[in-house]
Amino acid sequence: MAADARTRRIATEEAFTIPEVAAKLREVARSPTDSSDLPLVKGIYDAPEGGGAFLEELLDLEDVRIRDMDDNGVDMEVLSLTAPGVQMFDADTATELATLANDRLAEVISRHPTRFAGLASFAPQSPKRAVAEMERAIKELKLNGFVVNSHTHSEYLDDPKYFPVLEAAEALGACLYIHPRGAAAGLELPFRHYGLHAAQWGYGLEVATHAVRMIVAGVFDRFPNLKICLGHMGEAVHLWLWRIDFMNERAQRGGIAPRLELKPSEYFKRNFVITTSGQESDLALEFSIKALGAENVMWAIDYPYQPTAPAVAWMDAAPISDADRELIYHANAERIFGIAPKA
Ligand code: 1WB
Ligand code: MN
Repeated sequence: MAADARTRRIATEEAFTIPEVAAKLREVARSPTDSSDLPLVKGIYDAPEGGGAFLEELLDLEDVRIRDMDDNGVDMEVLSLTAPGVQMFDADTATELATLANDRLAEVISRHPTRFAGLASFAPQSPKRAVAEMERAIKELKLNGFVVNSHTHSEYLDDPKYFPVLEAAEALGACLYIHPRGAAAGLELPFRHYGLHAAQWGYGLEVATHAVRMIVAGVFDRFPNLKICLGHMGEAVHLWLWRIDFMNERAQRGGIAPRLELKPSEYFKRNFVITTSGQESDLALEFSIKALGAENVMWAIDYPYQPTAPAVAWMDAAPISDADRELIYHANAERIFGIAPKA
C-alpha cells in the first residue's frame, strides 16, 4: 500500500542513548552499586566486546533505525532516553546529561521532523533544576513530553519533594511517561533470580507500584490535570482497579491512606494513558480498550528491545475497529504528544 494511503504509524516508546550517558553507565557498571539495574547496565554498557546487546541500536538514530522504520512502514518514533536514564547518577551529572540528551534529541528531530518526536529527560535528583530543564525542553526545544525511568534512588513521585516536577509537567500541559527501570531497593529482592529483574517481570511491578502510590497518595487531587503515560499495556494496573477501589476505601476508613476526592479507578481513567509497548496481545488490547477507551491507548514497539516487524504486523491485524486502530496507531499520539497531523 502506498505510504500516504495507509494509516500513519507512530511508535511511542522507542529508546535511544547518547555516548556520554553510555560512558557514565559503564562507570556505574564498574562501581560497587547493588542496584537491581546492574545486570542490565553491565550487559549493555560494559560487555566484554565494548558494546553489549542493543548498544549500537540505542546509539544509532539516523542510520539503521530509519531503515528499520522504512522497512516496516513506521512513520514516526517518539524517542526517549533509555532506562535507567540519568537516574543512577549524582545530581550534578544527571542534570548535565539530561540537558545534553535533550539537546541531541532536539537536533535529531530538527533534521527529521516527520520521522521523530521526543520525550525530554530531567534529573529528579535536583527538582529545582529539573523544573528549569523541563520548561526549556518544552518551550525552547519544542519536545513532546517527558520521560522518567520510575524511581530515583528508590524514591517515588508521591514524595512531596518531587511535587515541583509534577507541577511543571501539569503547567506545561506535557505528558509524563513513567518508563520502567530495575525495581527500588526493598522491592527487588525476589526479582534477583530467573531474569525477573527486567522486562520479564520486575519492570512492570516497579512501575505499577509507582503509579498506584501516586494515585492513593492523592497526587491527582493536587495536580488534577497531570497526564501520566504507562507502557507495557498499562503495566496491568487497569486489571486491578476494582480491587484497588475496594481496598483503598477500607484503607481510608482505617486511617492508613489519605482521603481522596475520587476513587482510584477514576484517577486512572482521568489522568493516565497507556501504550502497547512490548505487549502484543489481542486479549490485553481488547481489555484495555474496554476498560479505558481507545482514546487512551497508543501503539509502541519498544525498539530496539523488541523487534519492529511483529509489532506492526500485530497492530495491523488486531481485531479492533478501523476507527480504534486510527486512534491507537497515531491520532492519540498526535493529541497527547502535540505531534502535527500528517499534512
Ligand atoms: C529491555 C527492555 C531492556 C527494556 C531495557 O533496558 C529496557 C530488555 C533499559 O528486554 O532487555 C524496555 O524498555 O522495555
Ligand atoms: Mn521501553
